[in-house]
Order: sequence, then structure tokens, then C-alpha cells
Amino acid sequence: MATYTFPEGFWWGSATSGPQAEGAADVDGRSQSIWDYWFEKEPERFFDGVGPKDTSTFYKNYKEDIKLLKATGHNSFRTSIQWTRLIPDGTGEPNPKAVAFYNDMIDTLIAEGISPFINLFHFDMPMCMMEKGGWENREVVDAYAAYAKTCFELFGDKVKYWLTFNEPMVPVEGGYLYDFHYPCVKDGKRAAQVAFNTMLASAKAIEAYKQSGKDGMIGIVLNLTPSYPRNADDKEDVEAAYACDLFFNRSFLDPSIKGEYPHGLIKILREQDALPYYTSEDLKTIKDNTVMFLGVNYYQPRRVKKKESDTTFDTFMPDMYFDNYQMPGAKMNPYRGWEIYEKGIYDICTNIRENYDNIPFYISENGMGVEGEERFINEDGKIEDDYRIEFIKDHLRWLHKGIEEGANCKGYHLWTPIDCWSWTNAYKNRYGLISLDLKTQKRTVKKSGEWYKTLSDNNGFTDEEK
Ligand code: BGP
Repeated sequence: MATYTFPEGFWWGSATSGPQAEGAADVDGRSQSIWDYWFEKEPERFFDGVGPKDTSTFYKNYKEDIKLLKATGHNSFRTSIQWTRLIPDGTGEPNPKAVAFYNDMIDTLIAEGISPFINLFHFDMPMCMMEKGGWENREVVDAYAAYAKTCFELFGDKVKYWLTFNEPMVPVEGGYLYDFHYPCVKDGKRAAQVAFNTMLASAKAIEAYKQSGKDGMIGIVLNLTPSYPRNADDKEDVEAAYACDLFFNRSFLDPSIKGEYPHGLIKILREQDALPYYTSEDLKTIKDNTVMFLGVNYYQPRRVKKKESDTTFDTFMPDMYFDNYQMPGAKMNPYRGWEIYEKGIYDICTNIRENYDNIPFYISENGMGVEGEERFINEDGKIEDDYRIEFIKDHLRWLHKGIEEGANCKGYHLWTPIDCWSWTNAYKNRYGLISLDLKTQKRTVKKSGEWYKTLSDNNGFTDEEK
């Protein structure tokens, strides 16, 4: 029987975000984000035509919800402040109602012994900032830095773990390369500018945090997709995987941790005439303000082969350098279409240990979205999601091995506590430890939620003999 015990004080918890969980989108002075706007324009792009307005009612139910976090073993929990709620005009004075909400939500967590991890931006560009050009406009970078500073002033005495961004690469991919986030642009050069300005915004927030003199830690959450070549002995496949790593991982990982962009990435962007505009002062800001810890969201690997298709591109696109590879026999989550490759989490541990100074990190998201979970409701009304328990254990075994070999991993957060709204997938796939009845908003702890409590209480788990 193998027992997997995690380091003392390990952060067990889960993550959600303001826009996906709070609901109350037009309550108490909150302004529109790009999601509210996009849904108004193109509701058909959202699964079942369900938009971001009433997502999961955390704004109203947070006190009860936080009790459920406690009941499912959380000692830590990440959510995000919505810029649109805190500073509806994008710049200027914070909205007192939002300040009261966030204060009370944070206080309630702390009173339950749950450390709040607060993220400042989860894909939710305020529409008033988008009208100015979003991340393409440096004014928005400065407005974000001012918003971050306000957050530290308001909540920095009690929040000890801050994150500047969640998955900053996703709005780049979704909004400027592959058409799954507003503004649905497909242009690699503009994408590079958006990525650079987001990185600069992160560094400026870190600078503001350090200047605030608060005694917590600030980091960034990155979605890391280890890139595996189809054939590790084929030089061109390996080069394709290397390019993907540069585009999709190292474009934020290197500047966030090392304060510098990888040479390979700069070389490609220069060749493609797609280098973003920047000043030497920007580079210094990035160099001087690296993260104190890292959040890693891990869902899926990336399988890659050399460019074999003869697609033509009107503008620079990363896809000029690789083709995606469908590996025969890959284990898939059919509902999300993502490969499940547990060892990827271990490979990330090794990469951070060997190449990124073994910086402290935690798994800030990992999880499994399943459609039609009602199928698994038992006579007591509880969802028996054994597949989720297996999914978590399968990843934790590899994470444990990574830690045993020296990775500086501080915790594991599942996506997500209570089933929440998932962008254009809306409520198609459910990820929670706690189910949500959309009609009644009733919450019911799933089997995985009960199991998660024992996992956290025991600071690990033991494999039962088969
Ligand atoms: C991550 C995001 C989350 C969440 C999750 C699940 O990329 O940080 O916001 O949504 O993925 O993915 P999805 O909602 O696309 O199924």
C-alpha cells in the first residue's frame, strides 16, 4: 500500500474567479466586462445561450458557500476581484459597495481558517478599457497598475497571497489568435503586443506591491502545457515542440521568473516583423519585478509535430512553426476534448526545479469538466463522481514524486469548488466538488467533495489495495 503524504502546511483548496462565480453582473454599480458585452452581441457563441450575468450567485451566497469550502477541507481558496466591480469606470475611486463585499468575503474566509489567494485579472477586461484598445493600449496598462495598487491598499493587510493574472496567455490566444475570446482578432503581431503589455502590467503590479510594503507574496498564475514532440528522435518535430514551448509557455514563464524573454522567441518575432513596441525602461521594469511565487494551471499537454500542412497565413501566426499532433491512443476527456496526461504535472515540477531556480509554486488549477453529471446522482441526491477522485489522485501521485525529487511545490488547488460558468462553454461541463442546481441554485457536496475533505485532513492519501 503506497501512502502519499504532502509537505506540512500544504495548501489544499480550489480556485474560481469573480466573473465565473459571483453573478450579480449588473448589481451595485458593476460595469460591463468584455464578456457581458460580447454576450449581448453574439449570444449564440455561448453554450445553450447562457451568458455571464447570473453566474453561480457567489456575490449573494458567499457566506454559505464559504461554509461549504470549509466542509470540503479547504485551507486556502483563490478567487479574483473584478476590476469592473471594484472600479467601474476603470480608473478613479473604488465603489464602496464592492469594497464592502470583497472585505466581508475575505474576512469570512479568514474567520473560517481559509487563506484567501486573490487574483486581480481573470480574462475580464472592463469594457470601458476595451474601448480604449484593451492591452494594446499602454494607458490600460497604467490603469491596471493603479487598480492593483488600490487592491493592495484596501485588502493588503489581510490578503497574503496575490496573483497579478490568471493565464495571461489565454486572452492572447483567445482574443488575438484563435477567436475564442472577444475581440476575436486573428493577428500574431497584435497578439505579441497584447502579450508584452500584459507582462508589463504584471511587473508594474508587482512593483506597486513591493512599494506598498505589505508582507505577503505576489505571483502570477500561468497555464503550462508541456510540449511533447511526436517523435523525440526527429529533429524537426523536436524543433516544433521547442517553438510551442517558446510561444505558449516561456512567453510568460521566462519574463515572470527570470525577468527576461527567451532569445529564441525574440528571434522568431524579429524574423516575422512581429516584435512588440517597448522601451528600455519597460524591460527594466520587467527585470526588476519578477514573481515571488508561481501558480501553475495544468490541464493538458501539447502534442506537436513539424509543419506538414500547407496552410497559408495572412499574418504572422505561431502555427507557422508547428502542427498539432493527435497522438493515437491518447487518454481523453471527451467532454472537453482535452488529453489527460498525468505525468505532465511531474514534468512541470522537473522543469521548474531545473530551469527556474526551483521557485516556490503551487498547482493553482487542475481538474476535470464533465458533461451530464446528473447521470451519477444517487438516491440521496449526491453526485458520485468517482472519476474525479481518480483524476485528482492520478495527478497527485505524480506531483508527490516531483516533490520527493525536490520540487518546491506548496499546494494543490482544484478547479473548482462549486460548479461555475465556463466562458463560452457556460455550464456545459461541470468541474466542482459541489454541484449547483441551475434552477434552484441549491448546492450539494459531491462524493469528490467529501473525499477532498479527508484528503486535506490527512494531508495526503493511501492507495487502497486492489
Ligand atoms: C482555465 C481557466 C478557468 C476555467 C478552466 C476550465 O483555463 O482559468 O477560468 O474556466 O480553465 O476550462 P473551461 O472553462 O474552458 O472548461
